[in-house]
Amino acid sequence: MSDAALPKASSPAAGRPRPFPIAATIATSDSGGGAGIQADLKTFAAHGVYGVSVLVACTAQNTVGVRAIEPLAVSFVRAQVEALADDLVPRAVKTGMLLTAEHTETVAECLRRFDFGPLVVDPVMIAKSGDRLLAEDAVTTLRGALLPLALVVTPNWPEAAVLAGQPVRDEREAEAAGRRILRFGPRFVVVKGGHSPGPPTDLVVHASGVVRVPGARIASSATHGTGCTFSAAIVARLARGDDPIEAIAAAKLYVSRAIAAAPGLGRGHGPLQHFPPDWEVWRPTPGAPGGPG
Ligand code: PXL
Repeated sequence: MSDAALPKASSPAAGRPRPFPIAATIATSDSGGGAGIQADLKTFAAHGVYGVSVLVACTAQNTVGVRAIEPLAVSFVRAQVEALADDLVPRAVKTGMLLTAEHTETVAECLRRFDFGPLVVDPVMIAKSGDRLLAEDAVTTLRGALLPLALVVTPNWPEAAVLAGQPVRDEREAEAAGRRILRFGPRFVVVKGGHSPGPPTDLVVHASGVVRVPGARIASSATHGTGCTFSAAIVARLARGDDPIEAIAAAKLYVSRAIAAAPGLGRGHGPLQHFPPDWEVWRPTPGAPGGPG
């Protein structure tokens, strides 16, 4: 690199320790706006983080169910990643609904090729409406190719059971499944407690122990996109420089508030309110890491 390419002391880039945080989502479009890419981008915006996206597929759906799914060509998935790598490199990234083994492998290959920062894998398998969002044979690829790259993976009880290959019927089994999933490579396994008959405590399983993140159960049918929103909030906070446990605990609180303020739309599992009342959008402080110089 010649000297001319280096920022000069007086250039606008000088003294700016890190650029404005960018977070990326690699996932699927939900025409109903409640889950997938749409939930992720709203969550990033609510956290004051600039969101970029790589679409893997599009769904035709509403709050009642998924009517059609159209995968994008894997070459086009790769082209979107390359475009970002060339100009808008994220500081943290998540994956959501990846649909097929081929798409999952392509995404893993892209994330091995480019450094998009810490990876949060939301192992999306089945929608609240019961529709299948990941092919059965893609589970092996997700486990073998994507989990080794992940900092955090966020399964609910049924997803943890599939990933671990053992039943999850209570909190003890949830923790055991979390420990098994840890062996596939992620540093933190968040086994979400939403399916527990008791309080919805999340278990954060990591190499040196388990952190329990308690939560209050909110009686609501507005639960479409909660998993997407949770993992996106973790990514937004990682992009802002939070440590993983802090990011996970804060993301859980955010989701609770977004459910409590849900706008009551649709006849099925309704969407969340990604900007709940009194929610303060984070703004980078001038001069601080991540803020404008
Ligand atoms: O919540 C999982 C999920 C992820 N991505 C898309 C979805 C859903 C659930 O419906 O539609 C696109």
